[in-house]
Amino acid sequence: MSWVIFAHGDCDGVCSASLAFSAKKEAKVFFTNPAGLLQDLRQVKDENLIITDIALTSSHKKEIISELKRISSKYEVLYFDHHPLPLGLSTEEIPATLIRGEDDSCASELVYSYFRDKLNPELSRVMVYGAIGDYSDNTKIVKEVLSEWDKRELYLEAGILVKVLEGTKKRDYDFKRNLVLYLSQNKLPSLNEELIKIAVQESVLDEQMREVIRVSTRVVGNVAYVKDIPWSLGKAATYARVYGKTVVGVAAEERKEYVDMSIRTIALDNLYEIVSRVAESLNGTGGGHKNAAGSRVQKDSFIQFIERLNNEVSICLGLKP
Ligand SMILES: [Mn+2]
Repeated sequence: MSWVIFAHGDCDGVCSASLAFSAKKEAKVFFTNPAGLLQDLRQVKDENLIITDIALTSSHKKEIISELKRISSKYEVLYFDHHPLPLGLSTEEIPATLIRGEDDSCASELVYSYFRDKLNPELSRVMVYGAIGDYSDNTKIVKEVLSEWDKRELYLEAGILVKVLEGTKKRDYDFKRNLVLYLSQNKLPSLNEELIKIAVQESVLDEQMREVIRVSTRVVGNVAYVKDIPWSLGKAATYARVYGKTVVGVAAEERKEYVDMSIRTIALDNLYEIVSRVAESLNGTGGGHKNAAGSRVQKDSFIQFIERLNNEVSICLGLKP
């Protein structure tokens, strides 16, 4: 029976997909995200399914669960994830084999642990790249694996991958599929001229874009934001926070009728809850981790999103909005 893999397009998503692909060689690989998961699940017909690194968000959770039920009634569904579940949803309600992270284990670590016996042992370093990409390289398993390598080499490879994936190729799914295949063949990012070229270009861009963020950042109370800056949303959100001198940074990008956002903080441990609440109050979607989140709202709601986010963050930290 054939397999299909749905993965997130960031470093952890690509590395976890590559490990899953190494265990299920003929699998087809697709990239998706929390907001697109439902649409993509509807396309799954007669196949087993692996989902990796895709958060379940509150909006459409009923429809997503019913799609998972439809597929898992006939086929295998393995769902690897380390994002907090939406409030009020328990693991028992999700009709799939759930492999969930504890203690900040990233998706790459979960997939690696699950398929370990089936994998070329050297692919352990692909797991480490994913973990570094998600700042999740401090777990017991990752530390164990790191001790079997010279970790300086692995950080170089991970750094190249992060640069490449945060670069201009964001929605180039064929490129990412090729990268999944390349990594599954136990080949190093540093030995691929195309990857090196993209990574270096991204470094040049990073240096320029930080200056653009410095002059474009707007501040609403305790939230700094930038919009439609042609750069990685995650990095833009981080530097908006830094240059706006706020506790939360947001980077937004208009896409058709929506605005997609990355949100970053170092001051909160429940950012995903706040973001998801604010997004839902505006009929959008949102979720993520304790200090990094993402959201999508209608483009007309963007400024309201920033204002409501500021209110919620300020209440949470006892600050003046
Ligand atoms: Mn992840």
